[in-house]
Amino acid sequence: MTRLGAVLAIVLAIPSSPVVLTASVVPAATAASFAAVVPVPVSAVPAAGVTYQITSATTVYAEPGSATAQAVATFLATQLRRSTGYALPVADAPSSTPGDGISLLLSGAPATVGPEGYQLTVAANTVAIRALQPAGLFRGLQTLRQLLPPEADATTVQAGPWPVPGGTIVDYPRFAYRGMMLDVARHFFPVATVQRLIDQIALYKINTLHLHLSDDQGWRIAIDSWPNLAAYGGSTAVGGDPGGSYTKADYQAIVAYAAARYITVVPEIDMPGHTNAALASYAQLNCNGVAPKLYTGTSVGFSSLCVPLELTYTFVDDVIRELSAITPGPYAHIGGDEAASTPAADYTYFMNRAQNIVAAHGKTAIGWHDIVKSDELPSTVAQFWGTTSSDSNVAAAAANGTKVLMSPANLAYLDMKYVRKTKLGQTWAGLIEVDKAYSWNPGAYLTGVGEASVLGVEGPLWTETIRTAADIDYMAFPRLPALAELGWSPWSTHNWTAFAGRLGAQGPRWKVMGVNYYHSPKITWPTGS
Ligand code: TNX
Repeated sequence: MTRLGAVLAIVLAIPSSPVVLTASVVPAATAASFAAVVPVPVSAVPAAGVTYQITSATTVYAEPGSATAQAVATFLATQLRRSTGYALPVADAPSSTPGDGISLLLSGAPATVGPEGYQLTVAANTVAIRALQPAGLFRGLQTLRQLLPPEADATTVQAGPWPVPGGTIVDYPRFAYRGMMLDVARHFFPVATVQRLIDQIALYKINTLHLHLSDDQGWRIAIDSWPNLAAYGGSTAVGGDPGGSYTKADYQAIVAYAAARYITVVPEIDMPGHTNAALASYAQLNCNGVAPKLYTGTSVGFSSLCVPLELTYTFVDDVIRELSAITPGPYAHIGGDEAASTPAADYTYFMNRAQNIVAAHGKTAIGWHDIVKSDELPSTVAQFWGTTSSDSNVAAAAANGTKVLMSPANLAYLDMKYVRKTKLGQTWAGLIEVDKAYSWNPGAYLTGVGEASVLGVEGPLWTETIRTAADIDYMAFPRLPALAELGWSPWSTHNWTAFAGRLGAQGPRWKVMGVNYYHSPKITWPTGS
């Protein structure tokens, strides 16, 4: 259907609606295109001349009898009600054949889409997202969002119209784990800031949010059996900025908000190094029985839990037990990086015990790749954060079956400056412009760590220099979408020029969403975005 035809169709369908009549004379919101979706889908075939229009008569249908499909449908309707002003009722789909409207169905998707994939078909009268699992419906919805004009992501009513380009997409991820890490220890971020970030990353099919909950400068999660950790250890942040910590209810609110967007939270308690805040909170955790002062600087490698002390393991067990009880996801991250103050033999002994404590509480351990120096449990995931493309210890672990999460600091770190003059961030792993962030193959980057050994990718945002939600935006966008595409899209689609075009198309949407992104000169951003 042409745009004029579509507008006429709306007017004919609901002649009494003044809002729609107005829409027909207001300059159209820019239609998005199949060529603008990030991450690029596995397969996208546009149907020339076909457009679906969301109108005041549109219904959002969900798989009958599926509360989860209904919840995903409500998620879509809630957002679109805000921006379109339409009623957009949610109803059970009348049959497995979609009627007029947008249908979210748990039938009819090809088996190849797996647990997170989907098939999206856009015809003149219907949009159908079909998936095997609700997670696939949610991911498909993010593609649908990107096919709508950017104004669809506004929080206030916009003029429309609301065209969706016609065609068929079949799409599923390359890697199971596509994450971002937020360091809430160096600076503390309130629940609302974390939830805002969750909304932003969901749009790029990120499925994991790793929270770095403890470090030398602050302890950010309430632990009932060790209340001083949050009460005292959480009172500081880098540079004397305000501290803070999450109550268990706060943390659960973040977890639930993420879960509603099919994002798993991975909590990290970094140990045995990066523990000054804990050591300052409890004198008895220190080998000499003396609590150090709270710390607000940015050095690393000076603190260590007391490995020979049995109370250390009571502490670790209590913390992991309480945290695991409020974490529905499969993982607990136990850090293990930069333990420069822990003797090598102690490090191995400690990390072995810590991994077993994690297992005893029903979780799978993730550690920074330094953990491969200990005797790993076969299930433990090593998060690679090095700056070179070969690491013999990590390669040996991979050969033994260890899965590796790829976060090479010189490519995936979201706290590195883009260019020398970037005000925020650090430079120790180099400068990372968006083309560099896109320039590597996670499944073939690290010598001896092939595709089958790679669990996925994660972009860590350390926050020594990051203090506000706007700062988070600036460092994550546009690099996080680049990483998201490396994690989701088949390597055969990898093409900087094409990606740069797709990425530029996100600018107007970020503008509407209020994302304070870095206007990289490597990208042609549409005027006004
Ligand atoms: C290294 S990367 C760290 C963090 C810092 C970061 C700053 C890693 C596992 N440890 O403690 O925040 O550099 O870029």
